[in-house]
Formats: sequence, C-alpha cells, structure tokens
Amino acid sequence: MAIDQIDCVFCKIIEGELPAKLVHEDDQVIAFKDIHPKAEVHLLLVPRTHIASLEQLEIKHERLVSHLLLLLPDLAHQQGLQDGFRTIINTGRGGGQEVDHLHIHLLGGSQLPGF
Ligand code: D5M
Repeated sequence: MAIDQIDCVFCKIIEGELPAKLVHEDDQVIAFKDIHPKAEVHLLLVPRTHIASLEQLEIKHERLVSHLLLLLPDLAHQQGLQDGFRTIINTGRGGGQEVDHLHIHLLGGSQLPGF
C-alpha cells in the first residue's frame, strides 16, 4: 500500500477497517453517508482506487469517471431526490478539500440555496 493510502480515511472505509453507512458498492465505487451532513441527504461517492484529487486524474481513469457521473442520478433517485440534487468536488486545500481521496458530494432533500 502506498504511503499516502495508509492514513487515508476513505481507504480504511473501503477496506472495512472503519465503519460507514454504505448506500452503494460495486467493483469501482462505493457510496456512503457523509459523517457531517450538510443537507437532508448527503452522500459521498468514492472510487475504490486511491486517487488524491481531481488534479491526479489521468486519461486511464476515463471509464471510472464516467461510471461515477452516471451513478449520481441513480443514487439521487434511490435516495428520493426526485426534484434535483447538487454535486460538489472540492479540490486541494484552496478548494476546501479535507480528505485527500477523490470524492463527489451528492446533496439534496431540502431546498438548497442558490450557488
Ligand atoms: O469533504 C470530506 C467529507 O468527508 C466531509 O464532508 C466529512 C466527510 N467524512 C470525513 N470522515 C468521514 C467518515 N469517516 N465517514 C463519512 N464521512 C466522512 P471534503 O470535500 O474533503 O472537504
């Protein structure tokens, strides 16, 4: 395991070493409830592969990226978000990223303020 993965909280969830409220898992991605929800529904979609952030994505991740994007509406509907949802990817400290493992926030369930 690479050094940056050893202390990665999301890698630990993926490995089953930390608990999480999973709502989806497949061979490429897991999704679970955010521990500090900012909306009625707040999920995190996380690739099983440790990729630190959007800036580390490469062309070889093309299939994974489309899989992540295509999963979003399915998960939103599964969570009862028929009226829409918000997605956020924080990148780097300047972008508000706290966990250095690429993830997409999926939020909804109450009227979110305009952005
Ligand atoms: O968002 C990182 C998000 O990860 C933040 O909303 C809290 C969430 N988080 C951190 N640890 C956990 C665990 N253990 N379970 C579930 N959710 C967690 P960022 O975009 O990096 O600022």
